[in-house]
Amino acid sequence: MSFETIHEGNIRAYLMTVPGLFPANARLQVTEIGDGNINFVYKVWDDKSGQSVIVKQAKPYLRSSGKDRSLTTDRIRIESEVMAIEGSFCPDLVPKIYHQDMGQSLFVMEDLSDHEIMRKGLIKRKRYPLFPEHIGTFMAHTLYKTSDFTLEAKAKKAMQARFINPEMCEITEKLVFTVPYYDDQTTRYMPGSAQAGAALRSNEPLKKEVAKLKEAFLTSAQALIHGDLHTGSLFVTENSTKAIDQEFAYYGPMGFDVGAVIGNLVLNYAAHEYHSPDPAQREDFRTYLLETIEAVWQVFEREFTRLWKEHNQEVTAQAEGYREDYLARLFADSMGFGGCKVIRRIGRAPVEDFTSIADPKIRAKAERLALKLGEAMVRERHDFGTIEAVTHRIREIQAEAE
Ligand code: SR1
Ligand code: MG
Repeated sequence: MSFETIHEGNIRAYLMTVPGLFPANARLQVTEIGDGNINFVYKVWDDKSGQSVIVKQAKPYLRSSGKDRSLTTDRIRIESEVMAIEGSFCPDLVPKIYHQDMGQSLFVMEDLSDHEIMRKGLIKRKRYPLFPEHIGTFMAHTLYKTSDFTLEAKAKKAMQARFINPEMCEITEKLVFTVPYYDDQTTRYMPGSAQAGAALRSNEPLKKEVAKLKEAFLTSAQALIHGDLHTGSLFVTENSTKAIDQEFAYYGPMGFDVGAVIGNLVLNYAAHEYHSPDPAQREDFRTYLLETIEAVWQVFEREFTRLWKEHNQEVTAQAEGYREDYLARLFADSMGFGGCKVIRRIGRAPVEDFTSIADPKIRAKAERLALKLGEAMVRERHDFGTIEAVTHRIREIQAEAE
């Protein structure tokens, strides 16, 4: 069976042609569930057996911008292949893939309806005690095992070629590293944070540090990174974490993934200015977020170190002090990229933590705090040395902002 494009109307007939997916007498129902910027996502379930799947499809354009903004459908190949690679290292930490059809630019995966997008949960002050263990392990394994420390040099370069992903990288290059500092997007800030947003464009010390981080994003090919590991790309329950949305994956700097996780926890920290109106409750949840940030780094560092000690294939990596030096640089990169991720979500492409703030004055206050935290993470990344110094500094900046 072949369709020019799969859509809500013909998706059931298409899925019935996929061997082993649904029983022959299935009564399939379909609904579009995607609310992201990039792709179309459908949930399809069988009324009779109760079985369900998720279908993700890339159209040759960006969902949020419509047909005028063309975008390669190769992103769906990259997403499904990277999800499968990550699944080979961490089977419990990504959805299972049931079917891939690159002719139709789609793949079919496990339905995670019992999970919730982490960003939405954090807005409601939900806590995920196993999250640091899960995400720290996920990042250590996926980054270490696709790096030169694991792969033979030619095999690694073949992987780089397979996941070169220029169009998706270009979105990140512009939105994360360029737009906040060079485009006049003052109108996209709240009136109360527009001045702080506009000030980014004349903040030369910050721009210099962001330029160095962009250089690393453009040139460093340390590992196959997820490339968009924010809390909207994480499906969670109290006991489970699943990384989704790998369409931005490419060979890039490891710290970009670690920074995405930490930066998005920082964004949530700032947004609780509104989401936790009771000061004691706010303080309590912010403490939880800072403890989570610390634990994410600690688990990542522990697992990465263990993998290095047990599995390193690169002879030069045995040089005395090199591992400690590598991890110190990775730590500074992570804080720097994390800061960039915080700043980029204020103004253009804001996240729900902020768009769901109904009071413009409180939103502006939270935005100003986020911009300060982001700047400190970028500019002070080489001074912190420890994750506890980062969380201490976050506290300090928040207290000064009161
Ligand atoms: C136009 S796409 C905007 C953002 O959404 C995705 O989640 C990525 O973070 C991208 O930068
Ligand atoms: Mg996404």
